[in-house]
Amino acid sequence: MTVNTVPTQPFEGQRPGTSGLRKKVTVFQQPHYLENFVQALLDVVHGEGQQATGQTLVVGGDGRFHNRVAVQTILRMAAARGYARVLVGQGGILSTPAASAVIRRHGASGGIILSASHNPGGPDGDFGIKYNVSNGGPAPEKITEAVYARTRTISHYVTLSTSDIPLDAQGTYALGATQVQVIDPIDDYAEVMRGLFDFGAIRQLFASGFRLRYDAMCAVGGPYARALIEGELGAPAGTVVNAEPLEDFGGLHPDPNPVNAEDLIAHMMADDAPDMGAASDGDADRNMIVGRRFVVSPSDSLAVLAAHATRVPGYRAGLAGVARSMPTSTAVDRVAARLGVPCFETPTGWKFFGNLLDAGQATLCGEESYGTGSSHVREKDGLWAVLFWLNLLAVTGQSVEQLVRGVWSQDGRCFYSRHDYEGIPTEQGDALMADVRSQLPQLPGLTLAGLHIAQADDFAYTDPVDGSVSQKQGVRVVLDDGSRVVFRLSGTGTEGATLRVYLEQHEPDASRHSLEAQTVLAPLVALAEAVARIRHHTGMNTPTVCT
Ligand code: VG1
Ligand code: CO
Repeated sequence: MTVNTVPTQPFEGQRPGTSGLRKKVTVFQQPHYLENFVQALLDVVHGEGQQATGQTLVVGGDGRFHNRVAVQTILRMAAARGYARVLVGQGGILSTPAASAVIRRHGASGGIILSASHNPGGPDGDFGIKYNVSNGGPAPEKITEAVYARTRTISHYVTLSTSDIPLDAQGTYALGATQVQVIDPIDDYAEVMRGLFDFGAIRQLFASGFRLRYDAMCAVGGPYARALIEGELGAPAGTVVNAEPLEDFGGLHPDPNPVNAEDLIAHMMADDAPDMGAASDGDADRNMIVGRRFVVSPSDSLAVLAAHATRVPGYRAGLAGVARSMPTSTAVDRVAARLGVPCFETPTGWKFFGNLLDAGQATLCGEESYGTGSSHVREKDGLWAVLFWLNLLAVTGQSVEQLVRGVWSQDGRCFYSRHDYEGIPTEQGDALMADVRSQLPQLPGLTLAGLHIAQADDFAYTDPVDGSVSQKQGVRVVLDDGSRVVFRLSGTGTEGATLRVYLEQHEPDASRHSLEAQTVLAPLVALAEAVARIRHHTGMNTPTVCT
């Protein structure tokens, strides 16, 4: 077994976005592409020329195409770097929240997660790599930016020439001086869940005939949901559908929203619909919750969990605070105000919640993009959200719809929608945002599309714990009554630019709570067009996806 120093040259564009480096599989398949990024990462984390002596690394991914190849590459490089121990999920599998749990429970110094999350997979799909730090959460921007800088100057990487580690059987293997442990990908995660929820109450709920349909979208959530929901909680076999993780997600787009999970929505709208529907994404950190003929918006889901948290064992002591990403609706803010706990507004991306969670300032966090989580790990967590809902349904005896309407009746309803314009040529996307930004000084006080603009800004965030500043996190146009339109470009796509337009309007009047969100938000859509001239910049008349 020899240590090899391999000469290489920098690749363009190895800059992590909202959540890691995501590129087409074919990009990752280029010789040295993954190795360059991993070397840059290890150089930043340990210092150039420094070994990872005594440290533990966690490695796993969502099982998409190229996962196994990438895992072997990383194991060899980790061994060459001198890690004492590498924990890898059996089959190279770890959901994102499970990886976070493993890092935390085993005192690892970090972990490498292989996933492009909600992006499609397969040989023509996307692949991704992300580094999580010792708290189990995504590396902060100062690390990801340093890694990017290092990828631009890299001249060699270090690896071992060895045969592959057998990933399909649990056990301990030696790779150079490094001990590689192939672990059960579910155990640690399941143990965390058992400590948070009233499994007895959920078991009784299922025993009483309650019906759930959990669509794992042929992604990594399947085995976890099966083990816990069908295995431990006694839901009938077949409760979890699309439960086998496939390398191409069966050709589905593993993004749990009403558009991509249309089969689940059809089941939930049928006459014999189950009591609750749920779905999770490629790496199982996102969740969608659906009631019988009632789709729950992610922002409302966060508000419901916050409102009822003390009914669940893990949160009995109450919430230190809540946090949401800026474009997420203000529904949770209203709950927090009622509970008398602070509410933090962060930029998009889970990495911004890490410091608040570590400092004990926030307990629950969420994003409008079907992400919800808490201080139990440092990632959003799809199955956790489903278990939280099940626990609430079990102890309140209410339906999904009743729980949401209960919050609306107390705090009003935040009508909410996100309109995505995908596949815009990058220059057009940049030109649109530059145009919107250039109008910022003039917008306040202006009436456009019949609506009076009170404020407009480009969201900047100063982390309350470490003082780090993140600029240009999305343009907000706010009306007198707090209604708002937010514009930002996606940081997870791999083709051109995706414009996200977020629309929110608060409605206190309960007699209007059953209106269609798109109808209520139509005037804000017109305002968005007036401000951003989306048609002019992109030639697109309608969004690609509305959620
Ligand atoms: C999107 C979502 C964001 C989420 C991110 C990663 O980012 O908007 O809320 O944190 O995906 O989620 P963007 O930059 O494309 O808007 V996942 O489940 O894809 O890791
Ligand atoms: Co995800």
